[in-house]
Amino acid sequence: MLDRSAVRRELASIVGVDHVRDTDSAEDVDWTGRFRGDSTVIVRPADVGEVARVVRWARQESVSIVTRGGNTGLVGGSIARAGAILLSTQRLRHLGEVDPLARQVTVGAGATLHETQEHAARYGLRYPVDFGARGSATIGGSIATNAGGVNVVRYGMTRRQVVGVEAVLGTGEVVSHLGGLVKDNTGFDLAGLLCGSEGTLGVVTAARLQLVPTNSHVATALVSCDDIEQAVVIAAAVCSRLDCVDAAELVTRSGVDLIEEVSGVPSGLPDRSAHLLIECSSSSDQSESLAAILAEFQDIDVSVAITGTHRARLWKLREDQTPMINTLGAPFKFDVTVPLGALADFVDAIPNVVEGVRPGARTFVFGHVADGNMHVNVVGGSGSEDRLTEAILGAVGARSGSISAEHGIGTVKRDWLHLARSAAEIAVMKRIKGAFDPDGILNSGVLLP
Ligand code: 2HG
Ligand code: ZN
Repeated sequence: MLDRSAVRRELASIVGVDHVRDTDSAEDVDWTGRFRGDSTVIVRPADVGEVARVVRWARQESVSIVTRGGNTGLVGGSIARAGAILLSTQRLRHLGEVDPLARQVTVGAGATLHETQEHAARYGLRYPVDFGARGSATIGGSIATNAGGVNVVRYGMTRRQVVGVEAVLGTGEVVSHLGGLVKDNTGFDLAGLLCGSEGTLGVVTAARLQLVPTNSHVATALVSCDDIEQAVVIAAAVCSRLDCVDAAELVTRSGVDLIEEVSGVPSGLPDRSAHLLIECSSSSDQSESLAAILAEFQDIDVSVAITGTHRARLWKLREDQTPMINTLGAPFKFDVTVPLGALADFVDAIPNVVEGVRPGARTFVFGHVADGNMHVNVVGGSGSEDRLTEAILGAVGARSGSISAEHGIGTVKRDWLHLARSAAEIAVMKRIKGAFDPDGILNSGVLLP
């Protein structure tokens, strides 16, 4: 086994001395502060050729690699353990020319979501995968986790926007399919397989992305009401009658109270149990159509954003949920989907479920109400993590939901994968892993039990 200085020396011969160093402790912890690793070095290759050489070297030396994008994942998937090396995609951030005919672009895995969105906007187009961590989360990481976000209701998960991928497999082989043909029915969809593989099959180095039109008119409304069921029904009604709904997001009273508590500033929102943020975009103004649908509902408060500042204020309420919860301490996070018919019952039940196994904890539930993906965050209290996980995932299972909607399995849900996937599915996933990464050097311990 090589010592750390030998590892550094050998990697430096591939990427140059300036791009390999010992990991510092801040890099060995995830964004929430909950998962800690003990990696040795961090290496930053400049291009796919260097990535391939690093992977081949690691395979030959039996060194594990964990790929690191923006480190904004929430399930411990980008933490390197047991002396693995961190392979950062930070230098793979080129932004290619946008093809205006196909409305596509090829970008490096290390480009952030925000950089990609801004780049598309310069060509009058939009990259529609979007979520609060856009400033740090990378294209490669969002592909590896098949990230969701706030626009899934309209544009689907990341996989839907990925037309092609370039990646280095665990064998050190490079697969590159960046031609951008939407219709290309020539066998297995390797890009689709790499989406959601959580770094276990290959290191994504670049991607061909589908862009969408930028709609000139955006209508945003905040609907406040007294029960979650009504918020679900209103979101569904708007989605059924308007074909331009980009987002429908739920924030509950406890989330608003937390923001007021942490910021010390009143939110100015009506004191109601549920707040539903709906955004539509189109080439013509849809605010009247949206208002007409909302007017059919009794006993709701509606606030329609008429300026960009107002819109940003409404979104801040939603996007502040994660950082505000983090100010209370490292949360336990559950990212689940339940069928829409069971969503209100689930949201109403979950605080008591938590109290039963972790007395004294604070529970926050918010999320993407149009697709049933709720984020349950639990902070403080006492009681075992396993019992908490069993109780929450049990409540999800009892309602025929999924244990991971968009954040993936990582290390934290790995032992619960059997709740979502059959033994045959897990077995075939392991065989696929074996084909891509025969020596198991990539993100070992992530996703697969
Ligand atoms: C979101 O929807 C993210 O804001 C993060 O998926 C959710 O912090 C969370 O639990
Ligand atoms: Zn989310």
